Amino acid sequence: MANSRFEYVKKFETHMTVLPETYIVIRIDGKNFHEFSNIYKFDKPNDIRAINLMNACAKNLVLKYKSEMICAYGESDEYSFILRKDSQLYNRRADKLTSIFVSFFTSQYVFLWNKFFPIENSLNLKNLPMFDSRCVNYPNLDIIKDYLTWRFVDTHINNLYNTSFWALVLKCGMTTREAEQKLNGTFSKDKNEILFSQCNINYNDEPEIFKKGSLINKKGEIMHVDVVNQINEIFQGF
Ligand code: DGT
Ligand code: MG
Ligand code: MG
Ligand code: MG
Ligand code: MG
Repeated sequence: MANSRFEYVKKFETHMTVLPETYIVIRIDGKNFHEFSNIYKFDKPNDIRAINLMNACAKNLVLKYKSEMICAYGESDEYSFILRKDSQLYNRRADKLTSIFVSFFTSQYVFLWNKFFPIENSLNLKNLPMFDSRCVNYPNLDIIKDYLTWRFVDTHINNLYNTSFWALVLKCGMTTREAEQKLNGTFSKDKNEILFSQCNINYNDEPEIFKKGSLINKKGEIMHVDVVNQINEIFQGF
């Protein structure tokens, strides 16, 4: 097909490249996982099988691009992958980075599903998982640290809310509406107190993987730690 008179159409293609010498964050997020998690009967508020599956997919992605990768952080249906600022992966083309990362992740998710979920929960053609993907460029390490802290704080806030909400419903027999009203306007310490006094749950005793999310270093080691405390160690040399 070389040199046909139609080849000029290629000139219409534009390629967004991310700025040089800046950190690249690619974040993928499950499409409509509110519904997806209901269809496949995920445990509420946290399904350890689903979290382990997300982690397995992310780990494989980190290992595939380990020379480019600083770390990855995940919670719920999302994962952020942080690449070195000098990475030349796909010539730093944003469309290549977002599309290859999200398609790699999605095919892993489908392929590994049966390793984590029983046969009764097999994926069906009408309800296959989809993920979106975005690529964001951050100019310095301070902002990258704030980015990770933002996701980490989000994990904490969501998990404390969801743990309290589902404890009130599943353990204390409240309706979802009653639980919502009970938690309306409460601060973290109030939710801790409600969990303890009404549901006999000490939030501190909840599994670290739910409270902290999952951090993967460039070697592919998965940790459930206070990301904010771990940041300096992870970013040493980057
Ligand atoms: P989106 O991202 O705009 O397409 O919409 P969603 O529905 O994916 O919303 P998002 O990403 O803000 O929130 C993630 C949803 O996934 C949330 O409704 C809870 C659900 N989800 C994630 N992990 C679990 C889990 O382990 N157990 C259960 N029951 N639900 C989960
Ligand atoms: Mg969303
Ligand atoms: Mg989602
Ligand atoms: Mg999400
Ligand atoms: Mg090609």
